[in-house]
Amino acid sequence: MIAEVQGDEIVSLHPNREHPVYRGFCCNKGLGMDEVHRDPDRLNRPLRRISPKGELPARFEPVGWEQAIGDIAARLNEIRSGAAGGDGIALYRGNPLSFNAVGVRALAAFATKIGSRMCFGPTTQDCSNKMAASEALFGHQMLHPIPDLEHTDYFLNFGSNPKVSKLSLFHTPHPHERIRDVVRRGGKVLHINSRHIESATPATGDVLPIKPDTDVYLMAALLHEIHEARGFQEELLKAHAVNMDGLVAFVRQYPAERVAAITGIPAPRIKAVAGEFAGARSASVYMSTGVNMGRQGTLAYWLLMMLSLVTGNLGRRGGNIVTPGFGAPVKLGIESGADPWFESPAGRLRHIAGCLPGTLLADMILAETNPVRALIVVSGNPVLSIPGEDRLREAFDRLDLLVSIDIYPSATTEHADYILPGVDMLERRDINLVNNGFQPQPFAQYTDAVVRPAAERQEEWRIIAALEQAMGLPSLLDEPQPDPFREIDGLIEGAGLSISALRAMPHQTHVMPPPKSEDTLARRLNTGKRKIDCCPASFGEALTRAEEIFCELLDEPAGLLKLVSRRTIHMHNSWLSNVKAAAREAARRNPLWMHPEDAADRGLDEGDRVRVHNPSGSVVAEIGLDDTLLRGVVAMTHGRGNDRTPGLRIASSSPGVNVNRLLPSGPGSFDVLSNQAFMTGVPVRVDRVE
Ligand SMILES: Nc1nc2c(c(=O)[nH]1)N[C@H]1C(S)=C(S)[C@@H](COP(=O)(O)OP(=O)(O)OC[C@H]3O[C@@H](n4cnc5c(=O)[nH]c(N)nc54)[C@H](O)[C@@H]3O)O[C@H]1N2
Ligand SMILES: Nc1nc2c(c(=O)[nH]1)N[C@H]1C(S)=C(S)[C@@H](COP(=O)(O)OP(=O)(O)OC[C@H]3O[C@@H](n4cnc5c(=O)[nH]c(N)nc54)[C@H](O)[C@@H]3O)O[C@H]1N2
Ligand SMILES: [Mo]
Repeated sequence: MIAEVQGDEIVSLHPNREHPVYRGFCCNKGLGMDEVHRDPDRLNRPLRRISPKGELPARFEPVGWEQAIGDIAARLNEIRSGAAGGDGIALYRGNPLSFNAVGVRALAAFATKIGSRMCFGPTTQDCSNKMAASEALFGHQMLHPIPDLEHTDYFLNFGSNPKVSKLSLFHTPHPHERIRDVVRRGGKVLHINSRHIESATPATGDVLPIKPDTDVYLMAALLHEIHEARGFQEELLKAHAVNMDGLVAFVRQYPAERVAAITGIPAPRIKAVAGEFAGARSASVYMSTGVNMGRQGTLAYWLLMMLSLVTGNLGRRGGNIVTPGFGAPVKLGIESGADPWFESPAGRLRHIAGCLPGTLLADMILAETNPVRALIVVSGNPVLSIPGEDRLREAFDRLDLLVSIDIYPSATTEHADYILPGVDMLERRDINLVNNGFQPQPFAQYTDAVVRPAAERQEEWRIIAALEQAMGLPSLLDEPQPDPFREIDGLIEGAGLSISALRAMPHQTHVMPPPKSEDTLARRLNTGKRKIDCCPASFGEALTRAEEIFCELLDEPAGLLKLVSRRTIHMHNSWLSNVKAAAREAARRNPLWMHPEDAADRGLDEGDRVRVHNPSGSVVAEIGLDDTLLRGVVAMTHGRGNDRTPGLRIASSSPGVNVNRLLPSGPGSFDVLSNQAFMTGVPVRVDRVE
């Protein structure tokens, strides 16, 4: 984007038509950032709680930075010297921190310095299944071959709505237009979804409707039918893969005829898709949160990658490709050989993408032995974003210390002892490291801050470094000229880049050569024999459980309603709700979307008030009729429920309800392979409220 600035005022913010890669495409959410910058509800100075814990709305008083940092540091040191040591302090790195290259590194380094394993984040409510599967298959949590949309003849998109959400772990300008190009070139696109999504139009592909939380069986059936009809690419597999027999044995259980009933897709249709996919000159696959959030996201991502591999599409032009990054790829996962599992206050766990299960955060705080006593949240809103709002609120009130570094008041900051004002993306310099390795057209871009931080706002890395210093830990601020980008210079050096070189380039952007498809996958494998593991031993129990879940699905009563999430175009998870366009969207309440015939069967109509409930919780919402939904599926938008967030004046005036009250939390609420929470296809009951 281009920001026009006068002094410290942003006069306008608009797409940059000359940008060498994005060429004027810009997400509507980004365009609202000047409003975010000016928003009178923004946090401008450190605040300290003056009302008792547990009292809502909370009251706060302004406090100086030095005093806030000093007091927080003293309390953290006291907790750290207690029985739990560093594990007495938990850290939550919210979604926007991933888009803050130096901030996210600063928090990770802080965790290491204080010796805390209690690290949490939205990844386990988003895509940690992909990280766990990639580690098991490729030996590398951050290796995710992206669909080569530029060249593909066939694109299967599971559980994503690119027109609204613009993809995740795959970054390309104007994804909807890229998908339209596939169709324009004569290729085929199929969106496997429980809703007729905005991304599916005559020009951008059909929907293959699927019952929620059953994709893993469709994928198994596709593999089975391909194996039966044409076999797998044996030569290729011999060269690059191991444990193929295990894969074949698993998918053999799921012929199309058996899977039809539970997926809701007729067997001939499944066979036709299998034939088209395997027969296409090139074919590519993608899946996102709609499948990640099911109960078997790790197995689903495994089978997705297997679909690509056994048809010879993995690492091939038009298939799924690994793109070179502009820096050393982040290595996460099997490395030291040390046992990653450890005993936590909520049972035996391991980190995936650096995170423990978010749905155990409340349990860690409420534990009887060695509980978490302090929590530092940086750009996150766990009260609304993690399943189990009531337990989280209760747990947060139990903490000795909750610190939230945010740019807005939020449902989470209402429980804080200290709220510290961070900066927005126009107030800090940054580099697009988060896209690294997920771009079809790799490029590196550095941007200077456009304006100085307003009021007393401070950069996130600086706040964390100040805490370190006050705690007596080594800190970047100990140096005469602290430069948080120095570490990043080291990372991008391998690509012949540096921050100062990027700064001097037009648009502060360096465009790399497009990926050579055949080039990278084999080289990037980090498994023992440098071969892809087609049936990792660690999946053993999950494979047995898959058949049990299959039988449970077969036994489900007819007429059971299953809940899925639905993103809207202007909100970003729980925030941006104060931006005008999003506020207009929010003013249209937060209904429970239901198919008109499902509503008619229950004697319900548009606007009727209902109680939506299950053993996890209950909310009251209005019915919104929506014939884009598959029968038996109901949907709500997440991130709403600001009824007790008075600081967000616009958002709290039409708060809606928090759908995450209906999702399970605590033990048993996540995939043990990946820590990923179960958040889609959750059974609910709906009763009219008179
Ligand atoms: N406007 C907007 N854009 C966003 C965000 C936002 O909140 N608003 N959030 C950003 C973030 S953090 C992320 S991670 C990405 C997420 O990007 P996406 O993963 O594309 O997210 P959604 O648009 O919610 O799409 C999920 C789709 O899965 C479908 N679905 C639900 N359950 C199932 C199922 O069991 N099987 C199948 N096959 N489909 C199912 C839903 O109908 C929905 O269309 O979006 C990012 N972009
Ligand atoms: N039911 C359901 N729940 C979901 C999802 C779903 O699809 N359905 N999606 C899940 C997904 S994919 C995600 S990623 C998570 C997100 O979960 P979280 O990361 O916990 O929540 P966000 O709503 O993204 O909150 C971001 C917070 O950061 C603040 N913020 C924004 N920019 C900055 C900044 O530059 N600096 C600082 N300091 N703060 C900033 C915002 O004001 C906001 O309070 O939610 C998950 N929850
Ligand atoms: Mo996300």
